Amino acid sequence: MQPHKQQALTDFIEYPEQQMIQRAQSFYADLKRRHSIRKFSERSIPKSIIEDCIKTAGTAPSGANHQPWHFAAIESADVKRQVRQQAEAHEQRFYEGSASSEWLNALKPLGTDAQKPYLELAPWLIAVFSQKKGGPEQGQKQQNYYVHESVGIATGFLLAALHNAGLATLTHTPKPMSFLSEICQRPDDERAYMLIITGFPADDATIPEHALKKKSLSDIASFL
Ligand code: IYR
Repeated sequence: MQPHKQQALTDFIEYPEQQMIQRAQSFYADLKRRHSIRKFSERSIPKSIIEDCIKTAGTAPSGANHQPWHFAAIESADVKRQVRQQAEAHEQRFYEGSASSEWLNALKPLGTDAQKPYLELAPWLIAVFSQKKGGPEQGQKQQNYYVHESVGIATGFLLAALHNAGLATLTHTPKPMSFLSEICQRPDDERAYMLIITGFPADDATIPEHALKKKSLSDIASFL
């Protein structure tokens, strides 16, 4: 058996109860201000901000701590153009036939369509990839575990980090998404998981009212 070395927990912070209540409320109020928007400004964003947000995502818990994710941060106008061109071609097929009418009806209140100019206009696209094979060290090819769960948590951390840094975000899941692997030159044992668009909102950015209707606490939680 390998020894499982342990270290003292030195960076946990215990807050006084009043402060805990206040922090829980203010974090809720802050995350509640994160909205998916579909009109982005072309204003640039320093790479170091994106790097730090990806580092935050990389702190997420994962199956056996294998960290089964890769984040391809795209700033190049040429690469963004390729992403837009391919995504729009797929979305065209989706909106014009491949999607079920139930799905298209569910999307109606969002007002989405096949046009995705933000894929070229936003300063950064972050393509998230999941890795079936890997390990705790870079370059390993062991089995990974709970890959979807792990990458989902890391993506959530990334969205929260980008929002915290003062950036707007949009999650985008073109269907199929495999073209991202080619454009980002990712290996065969990785799967495109999600595309995150980030930057400043355009001056005329809007939020669909539909997206503001959140279920109540009693809808989403039970206390036993
Ligand atoms: N990927 C398409 C369709 C789409 C699907 C869902 I589910 C959404 O919540 C929003 C859009 C698009 O981006 O238009």
